[in-house]
Amino acid sequence: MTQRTLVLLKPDAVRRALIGEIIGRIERKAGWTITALELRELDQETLEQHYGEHKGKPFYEPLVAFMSSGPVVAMVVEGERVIEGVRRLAGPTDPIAAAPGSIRGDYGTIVRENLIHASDSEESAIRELKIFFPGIG
Ligand code: IDP
Repeated sequence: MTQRTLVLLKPDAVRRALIGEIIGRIERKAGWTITALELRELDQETLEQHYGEHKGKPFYEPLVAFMSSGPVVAMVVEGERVIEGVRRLAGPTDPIAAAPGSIRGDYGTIVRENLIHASDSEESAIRELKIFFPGIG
């Protein structure tokens, strides 16, 4: 089942020079392909669209501030069961709870600064890809 997912390497990953490491892990999964990749700063409107479901929660404002604190790497990754697969590579939201071997488990300690975003379902992937890569059909 070939799918497409949106991956964001968050500002902490860029600042800590971990993007090569994280991209390498994604690239090494057999048959997955990065079909778009861009280093960019995210504006408030984009973040509001992307994280709209969390608006009103206590972590929302600090999350948006963090996500606009520096550039992110936005990527489209295509391949076999890639939506579930990148979520598993990333590990759970809380990096301390994430297993060693996962990206968050290996490199993170802070819930907000957990290095990577990956779409959590086919529906989210379609919605998020439209926000970040509107040109991709
Ligand atoms: P996910 O990124 O693992 O899918 P979501 O629940 O969609 O997790 O939350 C989006 C992002 O918001 C998380 O990746 C994390 O950066 C931040 N976040 C979520 N819950 C908390 C929290 O309780 N405290 C601080 N930040 C949080």
